[in-house]
Amino acid sequence: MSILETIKECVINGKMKEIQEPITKAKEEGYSAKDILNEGLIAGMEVIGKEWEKGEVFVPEVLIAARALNKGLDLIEDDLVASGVEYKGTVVIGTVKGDLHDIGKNLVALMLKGAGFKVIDIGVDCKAETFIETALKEEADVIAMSSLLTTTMMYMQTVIDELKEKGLRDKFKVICGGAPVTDEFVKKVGGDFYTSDAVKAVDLLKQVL
Ligand code: B1M
Repeated sequence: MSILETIKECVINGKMKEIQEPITKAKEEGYSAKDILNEGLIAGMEVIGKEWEKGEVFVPEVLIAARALNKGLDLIEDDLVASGVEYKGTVVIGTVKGDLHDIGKNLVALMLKGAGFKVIDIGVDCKAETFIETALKEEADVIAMSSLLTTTMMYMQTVIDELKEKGLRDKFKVICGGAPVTDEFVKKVGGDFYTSDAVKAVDLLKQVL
């Protein structure tokens, strides 16, 4: 097995501690941070994403794989920045005001990160100002909102209305998701896209950006 395949396997099997060794070795063997990212870390996460879609793995396995991926990313981040690897796009993601559910949002954030997007996670209970100010500061391409409660999903409209009021609606793509959210709802409140899960969010943003 090549060293990049070992890294990929570490992600698939969620080996957070073990991933350090093959990454160090890959660097010594002359692989670039980009190779390690694309052929090791992202390749591993793609396998997990497909298995998840087929119902072969569940949320805990995905989170454990994502943890290993994040550890790997930390180890190559400096080299990535130095080598000027371009992100596929910048996404500001958060759970809307009044809502503290973050498991689904974290999954979307991790999958996007794993697919090569720059992700700024602003957490839970996020106000419209926080979404908008962060998106402006980070020169984001996308504002991504999650809601798990029927009582908080309407806040997505508040954020979109605020964007319109500030004349910023066309500056960002707005993607919404979460258990009670539907395609119809997102269209009604003026968002751009709805996706039902994290893998579809990645596929969609890959196409859009
Ligand atoms: Co709460 N909760 N909860 N809860 N909770 C639900 C959502 C609920 C359906 C349970 C129920 O009654 N059957 C219900 C909502 C009812 C409704 O509104 N119709 C509910 C309620 C009522 C509440 C409280 C009000 C309970 C109370 O205090 N009386 C309270 C609210 C607190 C608040 O937010 N202000 C509350 C609290 C909590 C906990 C804190 C205990 C905990 C959250 C812990 C945490 O997130 N850190 C919790 C949990 C765990 C749940 C359930 C059991 C699981 C949610 C979850 O994480 N699912 C949930 C019941 C259920 O769903 N079975 C429930 C796994 C996760 C991977 O799925 O988040 O749907 P999900 O994400 C999916 C997709 O939706 C999508 O991708 C993910 C998978 O790929 N997705 C996106 C999500 N965001 C996306 C964004 C995108 C794209 C896709 O683009 C931006």
